[in-house]
Amino acid sequence: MIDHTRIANAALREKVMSAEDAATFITPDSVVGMSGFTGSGYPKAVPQALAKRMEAAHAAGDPFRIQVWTGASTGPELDGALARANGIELRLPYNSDPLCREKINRGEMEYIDMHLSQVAPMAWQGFLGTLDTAVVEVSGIHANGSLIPSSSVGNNKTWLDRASKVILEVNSWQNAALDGMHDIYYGTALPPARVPIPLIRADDRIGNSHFRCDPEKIVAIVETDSPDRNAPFDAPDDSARAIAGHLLQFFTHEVKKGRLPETLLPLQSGVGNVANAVLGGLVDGPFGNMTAFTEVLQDGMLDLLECGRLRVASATALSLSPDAAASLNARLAAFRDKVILRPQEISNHPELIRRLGCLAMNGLIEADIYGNVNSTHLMGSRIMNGIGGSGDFARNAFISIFMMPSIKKGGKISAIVPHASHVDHIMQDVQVIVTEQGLADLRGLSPKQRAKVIIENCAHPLYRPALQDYYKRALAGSYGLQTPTLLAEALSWHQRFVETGSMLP
Ligand code: 0RQ
Repeated sequence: MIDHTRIANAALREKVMSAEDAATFITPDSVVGMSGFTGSGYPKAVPQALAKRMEAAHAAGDPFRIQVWTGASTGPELDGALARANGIELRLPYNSDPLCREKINRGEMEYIDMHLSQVAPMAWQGFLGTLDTAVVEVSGIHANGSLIPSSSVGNNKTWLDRASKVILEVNSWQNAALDGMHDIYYGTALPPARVPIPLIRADDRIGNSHFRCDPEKIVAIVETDSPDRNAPFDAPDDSARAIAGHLLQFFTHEVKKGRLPETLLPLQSGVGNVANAVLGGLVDGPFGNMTAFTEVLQDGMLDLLECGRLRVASATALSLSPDAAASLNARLAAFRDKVILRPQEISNHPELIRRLGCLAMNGLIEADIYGNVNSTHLMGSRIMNGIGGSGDFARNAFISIFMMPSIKKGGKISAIVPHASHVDHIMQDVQVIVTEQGLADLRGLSPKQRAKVIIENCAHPLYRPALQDYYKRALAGSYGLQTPTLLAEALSWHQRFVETGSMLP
């Protein structure tokens, strides 16, 4: 039910209208910055009304497409609806909507896949163009006009500052107890005016709880009562549990060696089922009083907070399954001091990740025998989601870990390949690779030493002999022996998959 008291500012109450009316402020070819990060805090009503206008325009033979900028992925009411209406000309910086993915891969939608920490600075630098309209979900408006953020912060501060027109969705479904959970830092600047960000611990608060926005720019406010739509996580399978086991053993070893404290270092965990399962593994592990400095707070992180192993989590968004979202919503006040949501340029800031010494744990699509990692492209050319924050964290982490099952699609794909078909993370940014087969600690190893450890510890037995054979022949026939490569054969596994549906000979 819509809670009309969520808008406590009398002048702004006057701007309440229907989603259909609000959508008329968005015109063809405009650039629209929408809220939303990994399925949370995205506008739900205006994009659907806009999609209807686009469909009507297209039916009348008039083009109606826009550019859509967001924090990260959103939900079917935004990306799905606009893609179905064939209304997105260009999308950035991260997407996981299946329909958008299909259109991008068919060449019907331009996609700029960006480091998430760089979106706001690049918008300020002007490289992305001029932002016409911001459509931002908030959970309420205070009497003084300040905006209470929703279940994600993402790039909202930047959209609200940069757009010439602002449309707000005030969503009563979002818990009123979100008020006070956010930390919106207003101190960023472009060089040479840039100053150090004064955050030295994961739980430091350095900003305001609310967004400010010039009320003159707010052209429409729409009241909604709609849930965030996240997909449920798969229950961890044997492979995910084995990966979690190897990683726990590794952390235990590092603590014993004195290289990590018993509380570990601030955790970052990426998206996906494997990352979520690893966090589940930490619930039963020996570490306590941990912190997280990450971008999304997913189910596994919530379990860690709940059982007390995790003291505090800093992120830019909640990314919970429907059950976990309902459960958190029911007890949000109890988590108020344990969760801090920040703009993504802060949650993912290289300066802070390096300073805090984060332990970065991200999924991957494939790694080559030297440890170059592809997180984004299937067979080198077809986008899956995007680099997201994995690059922000991988390059700057204290330990950069990538993990995945060693085979996909019932064994037709090996996650360890002779040569990565696309590289998001160069080998210098990849320190540990884990599969259900084992863990490769690559720190301090040369490319040839890395190849041996990766093939022996991480490759699946189905593919290990072929990798050993490739590597042996590369040692004999490569142009140079720093990083032995057989140029004519390096991508032959991918070519075979494209031709036959399997990497297996
Ligand atoms: O597809 O569902 O059609 O079978 O990719 O793979 O194994 O379920 O793994 O959910 O952990 O996702 C890299 C995509 C892994 C994710 C990736 C297919 C596979 C399946 C998913 P199906 P899994 P996960 C912070 C950090 C980049 C962004 C990032 C990701 C689907 O982790 O997007 O790290 N990372 N951000 O079958 C063909 C391969 C494949 C493959 C996987 N080699 N070939 N298909 N798949 N490997 C968060 C943010 O930045 C917001």
